[in-house]
Amino acid sequence: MIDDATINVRLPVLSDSAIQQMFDEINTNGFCCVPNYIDANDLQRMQGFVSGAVARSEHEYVVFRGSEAVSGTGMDELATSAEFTSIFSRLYTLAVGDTPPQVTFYQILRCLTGKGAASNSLIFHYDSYLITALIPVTIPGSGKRGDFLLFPNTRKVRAFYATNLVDKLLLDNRVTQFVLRRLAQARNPPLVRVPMVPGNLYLFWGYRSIHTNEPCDPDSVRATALFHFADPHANSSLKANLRQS
Ligand SMILES: O=C(O)CCC(=O)C(=O)O
Ligand SMILES: [Fe+2]
Repeated sequence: MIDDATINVRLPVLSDSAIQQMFDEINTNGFCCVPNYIDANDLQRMQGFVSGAVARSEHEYVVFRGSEAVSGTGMDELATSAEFTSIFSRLYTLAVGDTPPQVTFYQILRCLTGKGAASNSLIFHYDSYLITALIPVTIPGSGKRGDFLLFPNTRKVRAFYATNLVDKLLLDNRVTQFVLRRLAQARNPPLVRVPMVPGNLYLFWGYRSIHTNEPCDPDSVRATALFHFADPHANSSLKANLRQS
């Protein structure tokens, strides 16, 4: 029986050699890109959801967390599709040399617009998950585009959660953020700038790379779907204890 709620997004199948090439690119350039990963019809439906959401939020910044929050848009289907999840399990095996855990995501859809466009941009960070996939859904056609900025592979996977916390403290403070913003504005900045193209799939080591996005203009919309996989500190007791307290 066909369930009305499922749209069945059309996704390309990526061969093992394509995945190997993507893995090499992430290691050398900091990211890889699969152009036109999302089919035009599916992308249009996702864009429709974004414009509705932005209208409902009265043109202010809005975020959707989890696949239930975007159910029926096709973005929820990505999270469970074999074509999509197998990209992550194969990249994981290449990166870690181990059997991957079952692929489940910390999934979010960020819609930058309004006053929140600036306040939620240029915040340089490491993700908590090893692999990050980014799919631009809606990108402004004029004005500030909200490029993605990346200092590729600036750290290794930390053996201890405590070391990871120290990395985050060194990054998440006014002095470091100020220096990185200045660096990003330099004439030849020592970072990778990625202009976002809707429907493309971008992958990078989110845990290992300092990254952020530039703002878009307040009267435009920049929406990105993010899929985070593999928490290197999932079994840390320090992390579990900190979460409880
Ligand atoms: O929206 C973007 O371009 C990046 C967002 C990001 O890095 C994150 O949500 O972890
Ligand atoms: Fe991130």
